[in-house]
Amino acid sequence: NRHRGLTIWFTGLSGSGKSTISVALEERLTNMGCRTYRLDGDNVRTGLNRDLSFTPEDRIENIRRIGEVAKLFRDAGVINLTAFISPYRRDREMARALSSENDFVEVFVDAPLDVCEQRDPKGLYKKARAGSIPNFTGISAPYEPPEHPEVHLHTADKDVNGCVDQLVEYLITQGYL
Ligand code: GGZ
Repeated sequence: NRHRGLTIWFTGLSGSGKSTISVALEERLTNMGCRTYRLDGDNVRTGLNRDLSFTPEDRIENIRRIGEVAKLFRDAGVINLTAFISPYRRDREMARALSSENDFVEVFVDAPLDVCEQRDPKGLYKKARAGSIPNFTGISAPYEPPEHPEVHLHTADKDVNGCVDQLVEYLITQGYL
């Protein structure tokens, strides 16, 4: 498969499905012969950004650095998938502004807060409600949903495979793949 560098930028609440869907999409793209790289909390917040917390200032810096790293991967011709809450519209627009016209695809991974809270895979919402995690997105810190995402996934209504189908369909019809 021949393709250019591209950023697929996932945004959404904790527990909305960003990581799961980005892993599944990456696998699908790899099977199609694409060169991919996935950036998420596990490989960025533990390394490059291990000095950053979850205060508003640090989240801004988190997303700024990730936006720059995504640009490097685009320059290398890699399809990079980023899976961070990225709660502020301004910061996502800043990451987009580092890209050229057509190499940034914003994906809103949308599930209602109560659904994310019920999933609570790591028990973080429970802790946040109890007050032991400050600045928790959706509970005690804001999340600004995208107004015009390229792709809008409703993960409460569609399973992982269906969401990946929707993404691949979008990438094909837009001529990325
Ligand atoms: C939100 C937090 C917090 C706070 C720790 N608020 O579901 P997870 O666990 O695995 O993913 C969340 C992750 C969010 O990091 P990001 O780098 O994506 O956030 S941001 O883009 O806003 O900078 C969650 C965990 O870290 N986590 N504390 N206070 N999520």
